[in-house]
Amino acid sequence: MSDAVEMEKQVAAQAAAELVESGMVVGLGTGTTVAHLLPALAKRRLVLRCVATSPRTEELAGRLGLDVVPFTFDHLDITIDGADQISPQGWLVKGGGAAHTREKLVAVTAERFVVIADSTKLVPVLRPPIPLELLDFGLESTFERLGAVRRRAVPRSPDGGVIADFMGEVGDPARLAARFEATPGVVEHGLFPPGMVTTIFVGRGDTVERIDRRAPRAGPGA
Ligand code: A5P
Repeated sequence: MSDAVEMEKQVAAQAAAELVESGMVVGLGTGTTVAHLLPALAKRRLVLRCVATSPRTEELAGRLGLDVVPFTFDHLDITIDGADQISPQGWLVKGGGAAHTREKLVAVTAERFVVIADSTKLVPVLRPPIPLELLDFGLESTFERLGAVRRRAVPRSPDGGVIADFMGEVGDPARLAARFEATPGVVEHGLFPPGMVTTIFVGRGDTVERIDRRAPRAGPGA
């Protein structure tokens, strides 16, 4: 990874870390951009409870002194995570690190879902691979019905799912997402719709572009 890309991840992560306030319950994503977020957050010495989307994030966050707790919440104040691709319409592709099932759950639970990315993640049109998590039971049948899917040579997810990638044409992401959701055996897919995202911070050199996509969801009791 070039120094320029690392710098963009760093500035995007820093901007997102500044949105976090003491007392919040924070969802932490997974990946190399989140790896910049965790120290930026730890450095602020806020009183937080954090939910991690992968054992890697849990381990790193714990080492930095962040309080990582089990995901027993029906509401998170904010979730911050990276993305593999961001389309002009705000669709995301996630799961390059195989954590997309947990990431989606933590994203939809949050009042604000904030995406942090370097500028290489902005793409004119979404393209394969689209990450999938599949049930092991009946795997050959699921492969057959999905077509154009290849198993990824990585360990299963922490929840026992098989990680694979859809390699066919994406076309309309809403249609493809609906197809995955209608396919028995698909635990989760890596297409995240625009309505899920509150804000995107994109690193541009040493500055940050902020793209606001939707208002924060109402909190509990609102
Ligand atoms: C993890 O499964 C992914 O969804 C990551 O959030 C995504 O791949 C972005 O990762 P990087 O920050 O490493 O590019």
